[in-house]
Amino acid sequence: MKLYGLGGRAFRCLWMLEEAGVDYEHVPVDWSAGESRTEDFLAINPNGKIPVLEDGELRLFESFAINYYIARTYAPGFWVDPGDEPAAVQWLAWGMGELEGPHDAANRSQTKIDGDRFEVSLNALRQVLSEQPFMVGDKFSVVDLNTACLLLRPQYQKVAKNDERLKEWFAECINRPALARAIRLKENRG
Ligand SMILES: N[C@@H](CCC(=O)N[C@@H](CS)C(=O)NCC(=O)O)C(=O)O
Repeated sequence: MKLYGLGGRAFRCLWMLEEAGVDYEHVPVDWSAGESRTEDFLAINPNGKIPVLEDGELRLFESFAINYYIARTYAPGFWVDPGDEPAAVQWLAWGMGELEGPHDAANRSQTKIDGDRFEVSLNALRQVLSEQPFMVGDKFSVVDLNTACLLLRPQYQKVAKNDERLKEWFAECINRPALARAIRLKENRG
């Protein structure tokens, strides 16, 4: 497998690959230096964005789809039981649509992040975590990984700072050795 992309949303895929423990090549395309907009890279991803994953004939863009593929194909322990798949897809869409989307829109328009809005979105996470140890079922899965990755952003940390249960779940996610390995890889290649 080959993962294109340095930092940004490629980081969550780097973390997932490290969890999966599979062999892969990392191509550190630096989007902030315009490397995702070159002619060569546009031939790989017409969106001009990282990450991209290649596995044989398969080529995928969209970080959550990539992580879903890695988990389901190479690390089923990080995917969910068949009966829980609808819930997993719900949370993957929620992460992109309710957390990441508004954050990026605010960033692009240089407006202040709307704290209340994130509080409301995070209430869904608070509720599920009040009922069970992880977001889907009783074990850490790619759903927790993707969400924790979004919450690594400082703006979200502020919102979550007084919530003990959220902090406890977050700590379990970010104390994983695979995350520490991904951080080292990113730093070494940055
Ligand atoms: N929804 C996509 C978004 C990908 C994305 O926006 N990537 C950014 C880096 S975090 C990028 O490559 N931007 C380059 C550009 O817009 O020129 C995903 O999750 O993979």
